[in-house]
Amino acid sequence: KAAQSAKELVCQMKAQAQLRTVDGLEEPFASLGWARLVPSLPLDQLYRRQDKSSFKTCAVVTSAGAILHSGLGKEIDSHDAVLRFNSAPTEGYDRDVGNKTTIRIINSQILVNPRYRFNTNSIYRNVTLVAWDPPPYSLNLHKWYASPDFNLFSPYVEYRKRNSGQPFYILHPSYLWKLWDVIQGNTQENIQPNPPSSGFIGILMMMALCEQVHVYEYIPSLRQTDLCHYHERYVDIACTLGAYHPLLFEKRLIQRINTGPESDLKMKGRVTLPGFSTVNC
Ligand code: NCC
Repeated sequence: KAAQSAKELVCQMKAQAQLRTVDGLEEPFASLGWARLVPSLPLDQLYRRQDKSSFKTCAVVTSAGAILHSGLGKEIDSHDAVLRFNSAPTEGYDRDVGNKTTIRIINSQILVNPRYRFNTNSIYRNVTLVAWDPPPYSLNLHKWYASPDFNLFSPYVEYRKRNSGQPFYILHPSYLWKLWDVIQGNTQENIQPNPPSSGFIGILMMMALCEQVHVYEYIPSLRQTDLCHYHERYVDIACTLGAYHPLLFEKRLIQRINTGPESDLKMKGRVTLPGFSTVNC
């Protein structure tokens, strides 16, 4: 198969990876009353400005150790929306990562493992939350509900009841596997049959919501380091290159659609991507 141009790749992503969250209309969620439990506005309508995409400019801030000492905080905060991941803090690191958070993507471990103090830690407040859990490739929602990787369903229900004013979504399994299909469909090797990282999920989600997306330290800058997270003293190169997630292949794909200059990549670890609304396919 002939290599695709960057534009063709973006168009494929736009067509295949349409943002989708659990809406409570399918079983088993319908019978459990989830249609009334999930936010009444779908995520892609929550911030919508008339016919335009939700945001003009967006920043996706990965948790990579390489962002330490970057001094990128002000630049990151100048975007209309900022996406962060899991338990990544801003307090004490704002010079390098900024302190504005619009949306936070959390994997199901965050809701389940007490060490993240999901119900009390303020980093999960006053932001839009988007959770996900690795679902079976069969997309059987009954199976997923019966045995999620980490049982996010009951903490989600509890949290929604107590904080009904806070937008909080769960990504639909079909969305996650369509993202996986896009990666596998554009990779020669067979990739591991696990969902993409929160990073890749977040990048494509922001391409659906924003006119322009800047991603920081997903493709490592010259500051590349084996330090896993900027906020932990834990060293593991798998954090950057992947083990469970097909991270290396995700990153190659994102590198292929980068429209920014090489110097941005080197100095800032910054990739520039077009929002889906700006590409005519
Ligand atoms: O580490 P994590 O990822 O929360 O990082 C968020 C996203 O940033 C990108 N990243 C991170 C570190 C690094 N050195 N390079 C990077 O490019 C990745 O795109 C990553 O997705 C996850 O994807 O949800 C993940 O979550 C952690 C962990 O569950 C959470 O941090 C909560 O503690 C996973 N680690 C473990 O389970 C041990 C990680 O595999 C994936």
